[in-house]
Amino acid sequence: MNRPADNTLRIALSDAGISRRDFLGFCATLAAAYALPASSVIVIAAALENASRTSVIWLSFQECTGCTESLTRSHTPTIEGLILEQVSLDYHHTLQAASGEAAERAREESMRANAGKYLLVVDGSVPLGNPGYSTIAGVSNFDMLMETAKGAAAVIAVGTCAAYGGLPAAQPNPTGAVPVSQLIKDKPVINVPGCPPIPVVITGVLAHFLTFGTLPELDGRGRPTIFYGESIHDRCYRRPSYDQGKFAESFDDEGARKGWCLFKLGCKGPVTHNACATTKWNNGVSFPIQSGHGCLGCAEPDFWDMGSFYKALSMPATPVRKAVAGAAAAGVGAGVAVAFANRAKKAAAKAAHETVKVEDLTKKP
Ligand code: FSX
Repeated sequence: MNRPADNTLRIALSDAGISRRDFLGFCATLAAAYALPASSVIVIAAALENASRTSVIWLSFQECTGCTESLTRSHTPTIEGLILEQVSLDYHHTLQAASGEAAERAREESMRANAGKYLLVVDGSVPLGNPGYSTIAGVSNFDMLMETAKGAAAVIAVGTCAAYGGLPAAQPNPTGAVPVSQLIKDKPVINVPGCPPIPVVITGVLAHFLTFGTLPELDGRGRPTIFYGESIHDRCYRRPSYDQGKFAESFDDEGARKGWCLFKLGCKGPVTHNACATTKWNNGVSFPIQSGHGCLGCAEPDFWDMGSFYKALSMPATPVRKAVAGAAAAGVGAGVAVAFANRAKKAAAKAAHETVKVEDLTKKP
């Protein structure tokens, strides 16, 4: 899992057959996300290549392993994977070779040797309903989180489960699942939601720490604004057809074939903040909307309880004209019927539809 200390990322990239051009492309993506000028690409590249190793302890609680899969999804080396290797990943439930008592000793040793300096990454939610619902080495998720967080410099909650509760917390939340931020109050908690999160977003947060020695700026929901500052809708390539009132009405109609807006088919892009429309997936190949399916809203709190992935956020009585769409995007508009009720208030989850103001749904945290 760990490379020798004298083995730099520069050598690892070369060994993995990743070209300088591809690596600089990755750094350019980060520079754009960090809103830095093009001239900073070389600075980021140099900093990453020579970054000192940061100790990372990664705990997995109630989750599906999709977050780790996302990061290590490829069987060929990726820049994201190599960035992960650039840190000293001292303990990771899924990736570590050690098991049993040796694995637990590695966690304790890392906590002791790097006290106050290590990053704690958590994926999955924490069950409070009964500590015995989820245990590792006989230790409840709650106890392991609190014990490991004590000496961490910061905690990164990776995935919607860790950030907001996610699927385990979906109603009726049988395990009493809670997100990390509900339990850790005495140090920074950075939420990196998405079910799963985009690999480059996970590594982008780590790379920010390796490059600048700091964590990125966060929004009101604890997410890095560099990746979650805009909605999918803001940057969607189908946005012009939304503005023109051109909607696919079914997945196989003429509008769908022409690539029109998927809003009426349940796309949650207007209320979902993530970088899918810009960084895309699979090394920038595509993202769900580009594949003809609406956004599910997986990076938002309570997305499992929205009622239906295929229920439209609103059904305008008349085609959305540019001025109206512009007003909606700006957060100024009349009330609309929505199925994303939990976004506005939890208590409305049982109702499939509720009238709320557009600004409640589109405002940025
Ligand atoms: Fe949750 Fe992640 Fe979804 Fe799965 O670790 S965010 S269910 S992709 O695996 O926690």
